[in-house]
Amino acid sequence: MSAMSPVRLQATEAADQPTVTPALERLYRGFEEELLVPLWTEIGDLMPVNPRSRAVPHRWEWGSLLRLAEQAGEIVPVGRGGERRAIALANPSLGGRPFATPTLWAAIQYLMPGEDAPEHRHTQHAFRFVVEGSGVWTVVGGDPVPMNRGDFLPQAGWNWHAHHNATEQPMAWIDGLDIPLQYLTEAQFFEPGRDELSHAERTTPERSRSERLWGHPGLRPLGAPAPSPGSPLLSYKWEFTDRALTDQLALEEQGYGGTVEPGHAAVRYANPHDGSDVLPTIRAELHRVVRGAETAPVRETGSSVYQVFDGSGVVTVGDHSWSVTRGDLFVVPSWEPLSVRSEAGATDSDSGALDLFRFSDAPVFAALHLHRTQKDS
Ligand code: 1HN
Repeated sequence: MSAMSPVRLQATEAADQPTVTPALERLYRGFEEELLVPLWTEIGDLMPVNPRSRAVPHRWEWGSLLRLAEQAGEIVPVGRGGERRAIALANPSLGGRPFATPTLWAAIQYLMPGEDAPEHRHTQHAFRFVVEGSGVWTVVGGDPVPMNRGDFLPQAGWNWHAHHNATEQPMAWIDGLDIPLQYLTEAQFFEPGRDELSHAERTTPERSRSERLWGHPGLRPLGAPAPSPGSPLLSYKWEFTDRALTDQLALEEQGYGGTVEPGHAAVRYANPHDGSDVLPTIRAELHRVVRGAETAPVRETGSSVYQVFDGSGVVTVGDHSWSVTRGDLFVVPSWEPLSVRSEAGATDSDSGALDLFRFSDAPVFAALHLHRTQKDS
């Protein structure tokens, strides 16, 4: 019966719609009963001229996130079932789901001194990025990987992983995953792991085995099998990222170019095996904008989440503009123009540049031949 049908068709007097007559109304009730929807009422929504995102631009302040994560640390235990003390960003227009964008999950995770986050694996591709603190290590496939400020740790789907805080201090970091995308695929799997890590896995090495094998610039180990999917390098240390950005800007200063645009250096985290993105569904980059510089507005298909790693400035995404400072996160929905200005903030004591960590779903869009960028200026 049409009263029960989820299909609702409204005959309207718009110029591109058929004339509203009793016969048209009867036709539409017939469509509803048979669960049919004609293209002519839907085409504008189904096939927009330009991308339209269901997500909206939004910013979260790190201070508020951290305060609430600290409270969760006091109140909420971490263990089997919940698995992680992770608190996700919910885009205001995505129905209250823990989705930062239609494809990306972003969360603050918090681990108290001595705590373990239990071992498990899942098909979702993930990474960690550390904006402050140190002393947690993550064990990925039996390889303990230390986590320190500025480090980026990709972890491709179906790898066993657990985290441990070996210090006397709580530690927070951000997790990015492709959970909303995989939710849409209806192809996810999850498996709990061992209840205890081995003694060897509970040591804190300076460098993981993966870094010793894969972490040498431009050098591929010949004896190592080509791992798949995702990067075999489990940590991209801040020291190298920082030096790459510093060198780019110095080269530009000396007239050799190398930056994205004047005053804007950027690097992409790449798989050392073949130079591809670090994860099948997630691209990650670090951008540095020198103080006083402003980036040209750019649109891109697919969505991104940014975290301010250092410095302060003003970010403009479509009609939204926010002041941002260390740790703040913001989302850039598909095809919304983004520009960034680096400015001294009230509480800054840094050297002056605005450092932005960014992750996006670009590899998915590239694989589907849907990836486009456009400079608006
Ligand atoms: C997960 O395994 C982690 O390993 C973080 O740190 C966030 C969100 C949903 C499902 C699994 C982690 C997660 C997650």
